[in-house]
Amino acid sequence: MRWKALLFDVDGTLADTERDGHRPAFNQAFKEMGLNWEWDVALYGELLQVTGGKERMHFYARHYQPETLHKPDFEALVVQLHEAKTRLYRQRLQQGGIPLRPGIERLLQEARAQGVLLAIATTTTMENVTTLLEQTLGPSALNWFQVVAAGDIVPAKKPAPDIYLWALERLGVAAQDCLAVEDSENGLRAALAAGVSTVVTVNDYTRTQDFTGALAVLSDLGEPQAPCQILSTKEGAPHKPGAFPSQGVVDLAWLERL
Ligand code: XBP
Ligand code: MG
Repeated sequence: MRWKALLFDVDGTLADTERDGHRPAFNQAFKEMGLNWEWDVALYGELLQVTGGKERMHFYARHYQPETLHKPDFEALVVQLHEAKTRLYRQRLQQGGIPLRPGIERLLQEARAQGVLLAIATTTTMENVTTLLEQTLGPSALNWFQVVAAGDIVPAKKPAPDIYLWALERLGVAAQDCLAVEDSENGLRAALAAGVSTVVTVNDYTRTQDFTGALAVLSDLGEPQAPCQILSTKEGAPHKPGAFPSQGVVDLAWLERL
């Protein structure tokens, strides 16, 4: 097998968590803390250019609520807001409303059966990853992954390569033997800057972004009853845009030939 390890992003890639998961949890946290901040679906799309919840709130305050920056306790407020948001987001996950995207569980299972290592490389908070995996794949799902790289373990978040470099070092696998699965331009830039080839599965927030350098851009990973589509491929790749992969699903055999 050409790929010794698959590295998965979480938000937008394993599950569509942003619009109906993180976003309403932020809004609930703002309300709890007595702020009149409200992130609607369109504004949140703009704010997603900044990865990391605390970093995103800083960006929003700077651009939309500059007067709050002068509060002497602004830093502490962001930390408190983020703690509340994490609690509220995990409650949402525990209510079970956010499923994995098509093909994710199938590909994870195939990789495990074939001895391909699995890792997570995400900017979101570790507890969020744990809760999503346990909720969707069962209580032992964290053990499926050799490495889980998440949140503040590196100071510079995506598009910086740091989270991927951290994961690669712990995996002990060379970057050229790894394949990343991402959903966003920031994620793609992070993986490529770490030397990791990447396939992108788009979602409503990311489909118009620039995915130059990706091996392939796909609608999703596909299921036999719901085939995926190849939106574009890197020049010279054997798989052509517009086509469906065999049986409409991205599996290890298809990834092998990329
Ligand atoms: C995900 C993110 C995260 C979440 C919020 O980016 O940007 O910041 O939106 O998570 P990626 P936290 O999919 O590229 O990893 O609030 O826990 O930071
Ligand atoms: Mg993502």
